[in-house]
Amino acid sequence: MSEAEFVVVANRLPVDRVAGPDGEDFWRRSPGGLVTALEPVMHQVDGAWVGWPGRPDLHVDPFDFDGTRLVPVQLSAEEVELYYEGFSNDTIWPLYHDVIAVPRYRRVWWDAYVKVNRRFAEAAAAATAPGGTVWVQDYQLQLVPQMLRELRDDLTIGYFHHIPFPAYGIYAQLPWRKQVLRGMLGADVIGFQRVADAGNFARSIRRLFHYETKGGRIVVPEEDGSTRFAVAKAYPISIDAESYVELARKPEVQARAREIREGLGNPRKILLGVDRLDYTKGIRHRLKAYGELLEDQRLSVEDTTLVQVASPSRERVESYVNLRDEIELTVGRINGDFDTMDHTAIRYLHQGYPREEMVALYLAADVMLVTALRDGMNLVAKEYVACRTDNRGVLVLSEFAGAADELGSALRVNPHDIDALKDTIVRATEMPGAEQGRRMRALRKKVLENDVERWSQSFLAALDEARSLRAAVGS
Ligand code: GDG
Repeated sequence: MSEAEFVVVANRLPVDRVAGPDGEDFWRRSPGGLVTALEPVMHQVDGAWVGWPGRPDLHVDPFDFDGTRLVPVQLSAEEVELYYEGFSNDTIWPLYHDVIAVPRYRRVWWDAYVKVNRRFAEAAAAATAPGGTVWVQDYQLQLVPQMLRELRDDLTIGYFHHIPFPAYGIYAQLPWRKQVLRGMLGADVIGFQRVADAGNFARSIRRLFHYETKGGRIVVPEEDGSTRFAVAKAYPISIDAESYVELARKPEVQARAREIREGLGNPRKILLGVDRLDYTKGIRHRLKAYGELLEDQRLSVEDTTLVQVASPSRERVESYVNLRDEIELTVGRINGDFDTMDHTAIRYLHQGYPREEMVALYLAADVMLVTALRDGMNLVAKEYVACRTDNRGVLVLSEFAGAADELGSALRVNPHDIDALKDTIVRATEMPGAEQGRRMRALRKKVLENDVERWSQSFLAALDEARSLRAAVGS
């Protein structure tokens, strides 16, 4: 197998195996933002991507797709259950989102996590050329940086953490807290969404290892008595803003937005929520506030409709099954109480949509509701802003989403404070056009300037710096 100079390691490969019309399966590029972000980098250098192909027990040899070498890591059905659904999504995910749901600590899940992380590290070690660079993505693979360093000390290693990193008082619950930190510390550059996440990480390092940390630099003692530096800093992720602008400018997408409004009975205001169906996204708080506003008659169904897209997610994890039941019960109750023959309170859609349809929805929405209880960044907020080329629309944004650090001109809200959330929703529906314009222009400037290309470039620049430093120290 040929070796690549630049290797991305992520839980998933950037392609999906889909069934063709003739019964033959084929690979299709998955629509994720990370794929778009890294595409130019992958094409500039000789790049490879290591990841799971998305189906249990599927054995596939490395293959080329769209000019990138893809290296599949095989997982059994049991490993998917223990490593992915169990440790990643039922231990780490709830713990790192401030225990909104109760994390479950199971030793068999941890064992599978270690085993699978090792498999990813071995695949990356085999795929990377001498002196190459590896960029590991996200919480499913926290142990890979250190495992990889042990296999290949000639590599420059980066790790980006897409979700929050919790305060020490919460992190300390994790029975394997030291092993996980050691795993991440194997990287030369450890990237987080917010400055606060990087701070929490550094604090945990100090508390558990007493290493010196200063200005985002951590001094890591090695077994042979030498020391090395690891950088832990915020690199807030973004979207490919220009591609959203282009879609938003398409006449057919704009026509579709008008059609959506008409289909809803041309209400004065359309409110929109777009989330994976996840307990971190604050969908229940949003529904509670909206239901009470109808109850209080501060809003009416003749005037307002809430469109809630809740795309299916992690449907085999129990807390997600319960969440879906709860949300659907609430939506049913609110609609039952307030719908008329001609108007609906909530148009609830438990489906995934093509990107064009999402953009049409963003254009149709007067108010975008992002009420996450905890969120690494929240790309939906940035997508809404990018699409509003008309400088209209209001973004209501939870202060607990990473995006709140950059998007100061949104209407920021604490979603736990239902009264404040209600007042903010009313304020958003009543905001004069001039204020909408002023705020939206400021938001758009941020999102268009700090796009995903800038994100990947700044992270890769930090990795380059780390490489030079290593060379200087090593020589
Ligand atoms: C994690 C972190 C961080 C959703 N439904 C549909 C659809 N989507 C797209 C959205 C957006 C993406 O999925 C969701 O991204 P978010 O950032 O909102 O949230 P997570 O999935 O939780 O992502 C998060 C992110 O990683 C990146 O680092 O921001 O904090 O939790 O792009 O548009 N897209 C389409 N149809 C749908 O029905 N096409």
